[in-house]
Formats: sequence, structure tokens, C-alpha cells
Amino acid sequence: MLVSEAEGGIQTWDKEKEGQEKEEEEEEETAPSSPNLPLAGKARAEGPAEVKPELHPLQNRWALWFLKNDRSRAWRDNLQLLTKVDTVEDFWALYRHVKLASKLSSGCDYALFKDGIEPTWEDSRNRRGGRWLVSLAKQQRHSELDQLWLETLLCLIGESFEEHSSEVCGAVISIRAKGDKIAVWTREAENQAAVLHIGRVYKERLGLSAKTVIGYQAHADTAAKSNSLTKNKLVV
Ligand code: MGP
Repeated sequence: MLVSEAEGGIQTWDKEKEGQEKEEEEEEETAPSSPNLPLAGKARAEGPAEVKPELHPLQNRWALWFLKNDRSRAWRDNLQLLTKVDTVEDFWALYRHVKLASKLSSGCDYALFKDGIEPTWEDSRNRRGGRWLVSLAKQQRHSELDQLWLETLLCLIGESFEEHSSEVCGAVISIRAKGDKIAVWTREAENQAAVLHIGRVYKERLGLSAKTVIGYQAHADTAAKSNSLTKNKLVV
């Protein structure tokens, strides 16, 4: 199965299930479920009322995507939606459940995007946008990659960019032999104030030194490029 590299039991997201979950919650508290499947609805339905854990809702629902590069297929066909989370508890259940990014093989990506936005340049909410790109040296995979990705995820779900958090679409980690990459995608490359604010906060949250420069690139430029170098619209 395509996603087996990323996870050991998460069922891939099934849109039809979305409607069914509510019904199941109401009528079947004891329905068997995968102990590893992070579903807020089930957690809410379980347990006697007095010990019901309090769940902490996220401001947005987020979808985790996985991409395993199979060159025999179209790029979009390699993209798979794993699951969605909308509480802090579900986020941690998911994070603990999937493989660390550093353990994925080259060519794989994880992407965490707001529900409803696909992690593609073509999605209408990304089309005019771009990304803050953190390019890592090969040796950073073992020392820093997982920590940087976790911090990126926490910036997203914690809505860390103040009023500009609404500009954030998601983030992608790309495992590559030539050097791994982490990027935060925003929706409007021309919205300079928001892009700069997000870049500055993000760089600080990652703990990057002042002399490390990260660049913001428009997806339109990345998609049109003929080599790996896309010009930076902004740097911090
Ligand atoms: P990549 O995975 O973003 O970077 O894009 P990688 O593998 O480091 O390669 P490099 O070109 O940056 O050095 C690899 C290729 O995947 C792209 O050249 C596209 O062919 C395809 N691709 C990546 N993305 C994010 C998209 C996308 O959003 N839409 C489409 N149509 N193709 C994409």
C-alpha cells in the first residue's frame, strides 16, 4: 500500500466517512475502532462522563498528506491524504503514530495543510502564493530535521503568525538525497507585509542564526523554472 511507509495503521481519509462519523458517534459508542486512529469524535464519545478528557480544539482543521515519488505515475497521483486533525490531542496522536520524517526514504514528502487546500501549486488558494523555503545540508537530517519539522507543525496548528496566520496554507517537508527541504506555503506572494511577518517569525521559531538566510519564492516562478534555482522574492 502506498502510504505504508508513513504509517502503520492510519486509514486514508475517505470523504464519505466524514458524514458517517457523526452518525456512528451518536448511535454506537462501543463500535470497534483502530486504537491508533485519531478521531476526535470517537474520543469524545468514549468513557464515562465524569472522566471524559477535555479536548482542546485547534483553530483550524489540518490534513496530513503523504507523497511517495513514483516516477511512473503523474506527480498528483502520488499524493495521498492520510488523515485530518482538529484537536491538540489528535495532533499528538497523529504525530506519534506516523514515521519521523527523517526515517522516510528519499523522494517522500509530508504536507500539513488547512482542510480544503491541496498541497499543490494548482490549488486556487495556493496559485497566487509562494513558500518560505528552508534548505538543509545533508548532515542536518540526523541532527535537526525532525525538530525543525515539528516546530514548523507547531507554528501552523498554533496559528503563530498573529493576524497573518490566515495567509498560511500549510507546510511541506521533502526528503531528498541532495538535501532535505522544509517550506511554509502562504496564499498571496504579493502580500509583502504578511509574507515578511511570517518569514521573520518562522525563522525565529526555528532558531536559525541571523546569518542564515531563507528565501520566499512564488509558486508561479517555481513551477516555471527549468532548474532547481528559483529566484527569491524576499529574504529574511
Ligand atoms: P519538488 O518535489 O517540489 O522538488 O518538485 P524536488 O524533488 O526537490 O525537485 P527540484 O525540481 O526542486 O529540484 C519536483 C517535481 O514535482 C516538480 O518539478 C514538478 O514536476 C512536481 N511537482 C512538485 N509540486 C509541488 C508540484 C505541484 O504542486 N504541482 C505539480 N503539477 N507538480 C508538482
